[in-house]
Amino acid sequence: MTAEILMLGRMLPSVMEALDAAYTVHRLWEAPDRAAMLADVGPRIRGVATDGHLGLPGDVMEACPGLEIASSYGVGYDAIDIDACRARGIRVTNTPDVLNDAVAEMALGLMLSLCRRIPQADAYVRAGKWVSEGNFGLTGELTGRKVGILGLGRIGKEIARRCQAMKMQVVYHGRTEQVHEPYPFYADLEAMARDVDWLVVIAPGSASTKGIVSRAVLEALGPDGALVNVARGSLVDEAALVDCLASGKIGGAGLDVFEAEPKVPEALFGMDNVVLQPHQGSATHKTRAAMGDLVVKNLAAHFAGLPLLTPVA
Ligand code: A2R
Repeated sequence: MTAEILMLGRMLPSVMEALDAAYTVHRLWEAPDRAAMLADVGPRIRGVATDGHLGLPGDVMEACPGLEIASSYGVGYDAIDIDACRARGIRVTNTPDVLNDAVAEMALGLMLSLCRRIPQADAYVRAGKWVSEGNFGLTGELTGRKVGILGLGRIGKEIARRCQAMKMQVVYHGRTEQVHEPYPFYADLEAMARDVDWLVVIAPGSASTKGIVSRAVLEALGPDGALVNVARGSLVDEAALVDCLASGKIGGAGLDVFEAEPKVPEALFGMDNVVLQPHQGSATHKTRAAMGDLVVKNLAAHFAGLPLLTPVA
């Protein structure tokens, strides 16, 4: 019998087609009455297709006592209560590795945009100011600068390689030293922030990383330092960040993620020393297709009784 699965939000057409072909798919976001749909189909649901933002909400878990697997689109699974899933025997998969390059590109893109003032210079040309006012003016440069990576994991290592290509010095902070990596390790994040020009955040959202980039860390980064966050908004004390940017306590920020997406603190909109992105880190055609493929393949492996490709629980 075809397994019944619940899709929590719209997914790539290729993913929806593949899942429709293999399962009876119930589209929760299309339900006029969410609770009614959950009450109706919940008892028959064996799989959930979700993403890093939607996670696995409590009402879905409660309504689906026979749930066996949640296949999530995205590497971060902070929106899924992994302990609760383990307790209920629900397997969880994510989509690691296939997005490393895209997210690393975004980190470097934000760094280059911020330091070379590419958005402002683009606007300058479009406004005809190159003709009316002359040359744009001088900017900073990445070459020779020191970058501290918070989270030298799969993506962090790709960012490190790209920073080396920019002739930057790379150091990192994590909970444990990785002795086989060539970069100097800082056990203390604040000490690292004090020593670097750039702080790039790429550790997972979790209870242990919440607010880890605190006011003290930002102040240690200092007026000549800049923050880049391509991880999760929860890692940064956003109110302190806005305050430090406004008062010049840090030099600038390149932000792809925010605490309450898609809401972005409006105070940032008028600031010249920030570059903003609407969580686009992995949002390329190639990477999203590969992520979607993993969502489909993890579900297929589960229902075929095969080992999961990328399990987190
Ligand atoms: O702490 P370590 O040595 O296990 O290093 C991990 C680091 N990390 C932390 N660093 C400092 N304080 C913490 N409480 C903490 N927790 C974890 O983050 C590791 O080097 C890195 C995470 O690497 P991966 O697990 O390989 O994750 P990946 O694929 O690089 O993605 C990172 C995050 C995702 O969770 C999404 O939220 C975001 O990037 O797109």
